[in-house]
Amino acid sequence: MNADALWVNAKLATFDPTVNAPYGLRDGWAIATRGDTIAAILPPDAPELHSFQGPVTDCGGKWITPGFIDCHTHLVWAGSRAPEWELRLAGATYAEIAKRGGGILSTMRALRAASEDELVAVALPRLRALAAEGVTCVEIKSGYGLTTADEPKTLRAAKRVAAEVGVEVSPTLLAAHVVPPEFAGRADDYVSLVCEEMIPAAAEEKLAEAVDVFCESIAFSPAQCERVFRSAKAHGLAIKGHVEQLTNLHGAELVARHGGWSVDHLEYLDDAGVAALAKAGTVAVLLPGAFYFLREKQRPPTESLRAAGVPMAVATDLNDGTSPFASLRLAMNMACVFYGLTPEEALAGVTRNAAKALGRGHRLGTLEVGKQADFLLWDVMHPSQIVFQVGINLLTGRVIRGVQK
Ligand code: DI6
Ligand code: FE
Repeated sequence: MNADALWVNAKLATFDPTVNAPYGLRDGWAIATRGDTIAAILPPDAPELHSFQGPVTDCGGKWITPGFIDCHTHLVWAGSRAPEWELRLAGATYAEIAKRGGGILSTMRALRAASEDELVAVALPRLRALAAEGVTCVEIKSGYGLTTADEPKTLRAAKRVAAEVGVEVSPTLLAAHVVPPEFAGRADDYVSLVCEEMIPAAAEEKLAEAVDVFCESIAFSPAQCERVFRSAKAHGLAIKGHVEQLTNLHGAELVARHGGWSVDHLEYLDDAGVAALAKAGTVAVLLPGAFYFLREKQRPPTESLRAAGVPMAVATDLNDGTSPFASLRLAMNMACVFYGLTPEEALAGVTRNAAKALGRGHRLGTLEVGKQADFLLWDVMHPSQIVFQVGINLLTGRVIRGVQK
């Protein structure tokens, strides 16, 4: 067998859709790696296991899952919105605070004042916390700079933070997050700046893989978002959208029509939106941390999404305004308790479906021969325990690109 290393005697939660068992379980099987790739997945009685000469890790019957992917974060921010939370607890709403120039704009002011080095320093502990729970790939958005200098600054900081922590990153340009004060009353002019300068520059410098928008009554209209998508596609970038979070502007249908990677939030998604996602194969990204923290009442139509076969992912939405929780396990727990996902769906939502949401379904997200050897060793009796409990470290090992960390 042509392999470098072997992990034997494990319960493999493969999430391989062709394995017909809950969690894609291969009970007692082994993983062989070659370089950064899964070279073989072998049953306990495979003769290759006895003749192998290289390093062997005995997993003692414990569980292995694919590496976790947090496919929606805004983890590069500056300042603190804790005082704003105090106002919200006293009765102000998120939209009211945004209208008064707080919210995203208060983070914008702090981020513009910070240097790239300062951003790296404040973001590092956030990504380290995610990685400590098993995140091996993370999406990080800009969206608090909103200028031709501060958006690239954010994306450069995002790449540096990921490199420092040793986590793969999918950087996303979210310049169309909110209309900056310089463009008050001139949203279309700001959209022109995004389309004509920020997107071309991000593509040219390879600072982003995808372009995101906030399609919402307090942010950008569907027509403005569509202009952003056309520019993104013209520059070879993928698209995605924050849609149907606070109201229904039919943003999901728009993203689906443009072949987007994902639509995110979805509390106000309707049946036409679900059908459009199913047809396009766009991933529905659920962000229950924001639903919880904003005390939203309307939850996304997860039953309809499930029935229509739309792949559902789960992410932290880690940001200082609506979801300040650096825990993908907490997000999974909330997806089960608030949104009715099963623990198996929640785990598929941070592995197989999260990989799809980042255009990496061919390379990450399941334990399958030929995929990247990113996997996690867990001290649990059953994988539901990973979702069930929060705050106790259950991770005993991490393998990233074939190397045990
Ligand atoms: N929706 C959200 O929940 C985040 N962005 C968005 O478009 C919130 C960002 C923030 O409040 O800082
Ligand atoms: Fe978000």
